[in-house]
Amino acid sequence: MKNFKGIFTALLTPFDANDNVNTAELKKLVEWNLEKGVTGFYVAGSTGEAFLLSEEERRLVYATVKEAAGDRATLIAHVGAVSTKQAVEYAKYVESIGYDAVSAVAPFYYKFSNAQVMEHYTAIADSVKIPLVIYNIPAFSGVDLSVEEASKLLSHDNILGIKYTSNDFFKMQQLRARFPEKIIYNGFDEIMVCGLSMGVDGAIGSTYNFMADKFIKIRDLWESGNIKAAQELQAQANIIIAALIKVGVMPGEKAVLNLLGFDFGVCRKPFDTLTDEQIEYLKETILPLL
Ligand code: MN9
Repeated sequence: MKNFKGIFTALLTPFDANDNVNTAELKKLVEWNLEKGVTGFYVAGSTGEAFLLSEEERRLVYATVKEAAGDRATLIAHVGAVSTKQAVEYAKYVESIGYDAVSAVAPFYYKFSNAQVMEHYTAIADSVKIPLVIYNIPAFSGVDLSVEEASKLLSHDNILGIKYTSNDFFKMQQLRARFPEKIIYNGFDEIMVCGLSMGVDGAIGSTYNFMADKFIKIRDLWESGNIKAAQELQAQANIIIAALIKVGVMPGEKAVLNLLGFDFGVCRKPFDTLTDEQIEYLKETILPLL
């Protein structure tokens, strides 16, 4: 089994001038992140604009990343969909092309009960041999599983762990204590050291697209007991993240990659296209810190 502990870049999806997925740029980013030493990639998640892609485009993104990374990284495909059937189809597809795990946000919009959400997750986990990572992001999905409910899912043999994108560290700690063998990923990059202090195994994040090196270092510093230095590096990363939040995280991240020589285009509508002033602001605030 591949290594599931470490820093995973939640890849952005580049679009070309005609608003098509730019596979060449995606491959370039995968390569650059591998050089920086990431453990793996989280593919077509929130950051990858999963819900703004057609089914065909999502499959193209999965295939492109696998083609680029080969066996050099642990690949987790986000297969989340409102429909269980659709999520299972994506899961079967990525299993067939050699992914190491699948992950999914809770089904949203219809305000499904937590029991229905759990059934959805169980169906995905049962449909493939590669393991499932639950993607817990209550702020976006509107679904907040209790410790009991999450524990029930984590007891499933084919559920590997949870990507935990929430500020509720008490809940995180309770899951950590109950499931020492399962994988817990920190979700919000800006509070990674908080996650480390509660015992996460790694982190999946969007800002790693262009600053994975900082977070690899934060984790290494933490694990070698250098807490003060880890906190300082987190503080530096947070100046960057605060600037991204000011303009919109994903449009901002694409703009940063473009400033660094990539051609990632802009996010799909209804996301904002940044103004020249906003891009200049990111250039002045972020580039000197990279
Ligand atoms: O993958 C990301 N979450 C979302 C995790 O995009 C919702 C994070 O990396 C955030 O983008 C980041 C900025 O808030 O922490």
